[in-house]
Amino acid sequence: RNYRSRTECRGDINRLNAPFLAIYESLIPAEEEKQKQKQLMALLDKHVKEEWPGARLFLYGSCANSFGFRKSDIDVCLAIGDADINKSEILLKLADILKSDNLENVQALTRARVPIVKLMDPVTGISCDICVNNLLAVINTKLLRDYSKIDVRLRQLAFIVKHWAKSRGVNETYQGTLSSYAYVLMCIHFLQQRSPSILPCLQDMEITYSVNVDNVKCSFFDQVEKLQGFGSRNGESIAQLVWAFFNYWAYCHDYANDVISIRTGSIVSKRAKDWTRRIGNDRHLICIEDPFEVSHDLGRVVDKRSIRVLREEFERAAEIMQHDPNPCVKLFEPY
Ligand code: 3AT
Ligand code: MG
Repeated sequence: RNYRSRTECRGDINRLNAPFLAIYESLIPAEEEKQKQKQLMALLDKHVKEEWPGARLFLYGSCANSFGFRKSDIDVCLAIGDADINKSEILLKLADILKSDNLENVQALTRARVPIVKLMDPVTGISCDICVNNLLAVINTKLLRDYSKIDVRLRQLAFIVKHWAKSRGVNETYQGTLSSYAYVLMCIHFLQQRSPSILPCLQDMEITYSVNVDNVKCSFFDQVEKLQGFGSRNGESIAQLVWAFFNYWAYCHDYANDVISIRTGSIVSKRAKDWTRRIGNDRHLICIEDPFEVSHDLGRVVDKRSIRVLREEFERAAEIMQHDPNPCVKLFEPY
């Protein structure tokens, strides 16, 4: 589509595998962090059960979807069966309960887009955000985690992409760039599209897991142990994939017409979704369909200014991957 779109990458690309893998390894959380998370969860669970015996706590987001870096904060969802509860009341009550234990900086943020209680546990050193009844996030966390078990290259690619996005300042939804969740969806879609494909489309297979959450039916194939070796017909290395990922978003993606969709395992058209014009604040300048809330475009935070920033960053990354003598340094240079 674009004259700069390339089908062939530099000849020495595989020289970059070792340094990319070293970066990936250096970002993986240590096993002891998982233990500390469990310890904090047990403490929170004790308090919650005393007040609301039927409630449950779930970990979600990067601490549970396998795409989290070391020393990240954790995201927790308090599931209270009753749909008619007043979330603010619950959060204020929860904050009161937790303040009485020796947790630090306990704060209820009831007016946030996703209302939460924030806190820091001085014993484990972990900070945590607790939301109420955000069960779709718990289910999309499971979907991402299940995908990550199929082929290790997904976790490797997503770590490199997230690390790049954080280094370059394009992982800030409040500034109109994309969430980590959106970047992981982009990686899954990209690996579904390789030929031969490296990931299947779990929502297009036999249903082995199904739940209804907030009137959304979430069903997919989750016996991923059975998919071991799925991607082995494709021998692409991590360096080749990083190169191709940035080349795709810099020069190949059709921003005017296409929506990426891991739900279907392919591209759907903006026209089919009626995402062709701006409605309210949804401009649909880069379209990433949520796998369950299909009317939800993860690119909706992107505006006229930030789409330029994003596309320039994709192009910068693609050019570095093609020409730079030392991409593993240059790619992650602070902006
Ligand atoms: P970090 O490692 O903290 O950067 P993360 O995976 O925790 O990344 P986010 O902070 O972007 O990712 O989001 C936390 C979780 O909330 C991830 C996902 O399960 C859910 N989530 C985030 N944004 C959305 C969204 N727009 N729609 C649905 N679920 C979302
Ligand atoms: Mg997070």
